[in-house]
Amino acid sequence: MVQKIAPKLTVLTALLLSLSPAAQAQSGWSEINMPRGVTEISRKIYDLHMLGFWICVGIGVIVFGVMIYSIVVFRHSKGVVPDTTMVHNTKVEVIWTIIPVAILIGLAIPAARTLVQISDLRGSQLTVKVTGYQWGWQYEYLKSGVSFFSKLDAQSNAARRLDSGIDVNTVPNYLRNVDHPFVVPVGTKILLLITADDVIHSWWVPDLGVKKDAIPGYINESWFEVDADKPGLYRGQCTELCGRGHAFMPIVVDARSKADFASWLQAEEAAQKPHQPAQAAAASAARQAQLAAATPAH
Ligand SMILES: [Cu+2]
Repeated sequence: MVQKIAPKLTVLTALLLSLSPAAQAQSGWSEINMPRGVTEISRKIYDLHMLGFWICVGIGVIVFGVMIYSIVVFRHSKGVVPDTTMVHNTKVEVIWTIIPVAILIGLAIPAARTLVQISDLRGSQLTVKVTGYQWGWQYEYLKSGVSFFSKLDAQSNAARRLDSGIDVNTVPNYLRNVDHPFVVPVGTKILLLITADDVIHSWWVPDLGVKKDAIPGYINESWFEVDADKPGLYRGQCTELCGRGHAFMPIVVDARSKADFASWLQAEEAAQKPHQPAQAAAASAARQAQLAAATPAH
């Protein structure tokens, strides 16, 4: 008897161990499941997803368990005669209505709470306008005036071409790397104003728990705050089929410490500013000349 049960227990123990986070990371489970992410919101979304998943597993086990049990135990070959008299049972109907309603309410309450938190844009400390283009993203740091385009990195771009002769497996982060990552500070609530300039795109970074459509003529809002202790590179993609180059407009968010971000922003401001006064001066001089020409001489 013990010999019969022992292998079953081993299988059960292995199954339970495989559910531990460490084992999941090793087994590649995190490759097929959604990530826990690096923001409070992304973790809440993950927990909601797992809650829904385990409820579904429970329902599946109960429903299929009862079905298989009934098929095996009450089979025709055992001489079971079907009960054709039972057509209605109020008690059972009340039970199978109340239980699903209770499950749905149990799912809806935490989901609604998270949705409200996702839409709460108050108290943001940095605002960045994100514009989708065929094929790339523009990031504009509204207060400082710093802006740049972020496009597929040169290595991926060369390898993706037909007959390039490059083994894409040798390209690091193939199709998931950009020339200019979106630099942000950790521990800061960042407001995103998301739009597009040609067709509909969608800005999606799973680790941040942000997925928002970028629609021409509309400004969608979203926000994220990377955990203060989790600087790093977080990758995402355009997730709205936007045309031929849809696969070639990835997103890379470079979350840095607040000090690193401040010095990066300062350097960018210094690098981008000199052009602006020159342009402004040229425009102003041209306008002066225009006005002078238009003013009638006395
Ligand atoms: Cu796209």
